[in-house]
Amino acid sequence: AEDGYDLWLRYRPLAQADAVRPHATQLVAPETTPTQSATRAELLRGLSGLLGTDLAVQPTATADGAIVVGTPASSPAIAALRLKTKDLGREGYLIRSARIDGHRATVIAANDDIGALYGAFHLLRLVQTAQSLDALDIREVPRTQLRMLNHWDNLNRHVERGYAGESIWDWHKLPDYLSPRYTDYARANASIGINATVLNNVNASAQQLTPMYIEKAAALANVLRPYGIRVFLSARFSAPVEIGGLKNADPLDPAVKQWWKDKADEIYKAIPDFGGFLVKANSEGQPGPQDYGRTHADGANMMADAVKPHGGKVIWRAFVYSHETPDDRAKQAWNEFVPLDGKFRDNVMVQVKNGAIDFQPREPFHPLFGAMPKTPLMMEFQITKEYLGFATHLAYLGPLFEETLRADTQVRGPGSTVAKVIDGSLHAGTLPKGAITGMAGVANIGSDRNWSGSHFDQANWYAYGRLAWNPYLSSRDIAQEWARMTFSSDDAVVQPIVGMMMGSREAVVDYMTPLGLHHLMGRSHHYGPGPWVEGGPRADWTSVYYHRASKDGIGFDRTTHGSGAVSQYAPPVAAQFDDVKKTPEEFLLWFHHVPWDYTTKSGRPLWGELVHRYSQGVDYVRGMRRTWDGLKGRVDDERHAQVATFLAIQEKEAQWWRDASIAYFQTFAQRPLPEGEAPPA
Ligand code: GCW
Repeated sequence: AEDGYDLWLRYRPLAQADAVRPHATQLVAPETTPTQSATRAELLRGLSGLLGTDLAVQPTATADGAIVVGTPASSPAIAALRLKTKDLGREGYLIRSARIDGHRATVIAANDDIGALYGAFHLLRLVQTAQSLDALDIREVPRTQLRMLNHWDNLNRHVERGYAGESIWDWHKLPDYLSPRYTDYARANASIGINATVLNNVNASAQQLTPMYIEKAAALANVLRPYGIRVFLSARFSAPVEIGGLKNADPLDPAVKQWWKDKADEIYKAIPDFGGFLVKANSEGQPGPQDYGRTHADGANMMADAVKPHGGKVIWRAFVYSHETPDDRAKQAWNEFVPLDGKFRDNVMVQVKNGAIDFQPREPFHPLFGAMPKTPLMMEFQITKEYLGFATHLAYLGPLFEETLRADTQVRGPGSTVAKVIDGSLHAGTLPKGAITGMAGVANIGSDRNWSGSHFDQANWYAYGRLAWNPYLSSRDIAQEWARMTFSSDDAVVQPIVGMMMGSREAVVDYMTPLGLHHLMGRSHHYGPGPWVEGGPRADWTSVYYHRASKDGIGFDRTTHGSGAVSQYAPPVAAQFDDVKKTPEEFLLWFHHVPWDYTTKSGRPLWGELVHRYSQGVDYVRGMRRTWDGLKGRVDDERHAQVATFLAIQEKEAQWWRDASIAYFQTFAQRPLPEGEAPPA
């Protein structure tokens, strides 16, 4: 059934198979390690599916069209080619058209088995996307070291902010029953270069660190290992109290330090290549070092010392906000972390969300990027669409990721992009020796047959992985690739789909939170409009806190005359955001409180522009529906029908967002709707 289970690894018969068959007559690939077996199996599965032929598996190439895979150590044929594989590291690879014993061959060469597996997936992608296999000369090395998924999965299988069913980790049946789905998960991740996974929610249960659950995690680690994926766990800071029987979890208490050392030793006995701990501390009610008057660095370093002898890492989240009502929540992470720059152990990374508030449809880049030159910062993106319409709204996040990565922090002059912070190149001179680099994505994976809750949400997992491997890729190219692999290699199908995808996130921005508005979703569930939300336990858990609409205007003044958040950016960026005329319009109301009659770039007054954007967002969704209807018969009926239904839901809800938001803001603006604009239904 075309239920989406196969993700982008569908391997259905390829229309262009005739052109590829001469390049895939034989397979020369070793099979003495689990990773080598996985590589060989994937190539056989993929190529036989795509080309409808069975490749002969051979010890050496004996005819034209062999695919020869391996490392100098695993493959005599590769060793004989004397390719420069050393500088590929563990994970890089070459794909070359070559001659072996006088026969035309395609070579996938790496320094290590895992590089060869990545190369095999790359070759399959070339076939799936119907690219020529003549004269190949590809060299790939990942730009970041840790390319990680963060599962917000609880032990009872509820997934926090998950919209794709329950957790894929069936803790109850582990460690004995290993669902085949775990292997498919590993294949999908390896195909895009993801090499690390945090199994459990950052709002962590201490139970995760008990012997029973360590054993279960070890069983998963065994399945994922051949695919190059290392397991990490979220650790609850107060675990020494909750499961260790200690009186406190003070990071400077020797008994606490010893407890974490023992715990690390225990975990590494079960999982020798355990990656380390991810920690959410002193944020949203989670325990942390500040409970004992200590700093984030005290807490992170204590845990880092525990895993250090085993080569482990601690990833400490910068998504923090204090219990007291803040003057501007956007400023808090910077205030707490910048003074700690240089104070972390060399096996600590600080994980920073793309923006300073919380995974909104659009945020300016987080001011921490570039502001901690001595600390490896890891990017945290949210793949699951907590604030972008869950699984039914079609929103391709590639452009969101790309926009953040390309944003210019200017901390070392123009061109100091966030991508260069993430890959370590911007601060190569000041980071600790051997500093690690990486990216984390909050997974959108669950037990749904299609994994991600919708077919198009698979693209967000895919795009995340591709950008983690290379943060300089174009989101459009990634969409092309994905659409070809997922739907069709026919341009008449691919181009309309890519067109839909590329504007889809902007449409969500328009119909939910245009012009820099943010956090106007319904309280706590974050689905649907709620700009009117006020009251409750904290000012920053209301919407009115963020939009600040009044009779005189709308927007959050974060300039030097307001909260001063702009000053957390490097001076040229701060100056730009401080000036209403120079602030890019997409961030207008993020940084400024603007009168309703303010003239926007279109010439419309702010009120008219706001209404226009809301309507434009709805129109875009209507356009997507038309485009999709036009693809009926060209995409299998099963997937076509589900996408069509979801788009209908999206249109209805985009309209709901528009109408509700306009009606609400009109009570402040006290102006009529611009001519031609339909009144809220
Ligand atoms: O976006 C908020 C979510 C919480 C989440 C938190 C975080 C895991 O609403 O559900 O908790 O961010 O990132 O820690």
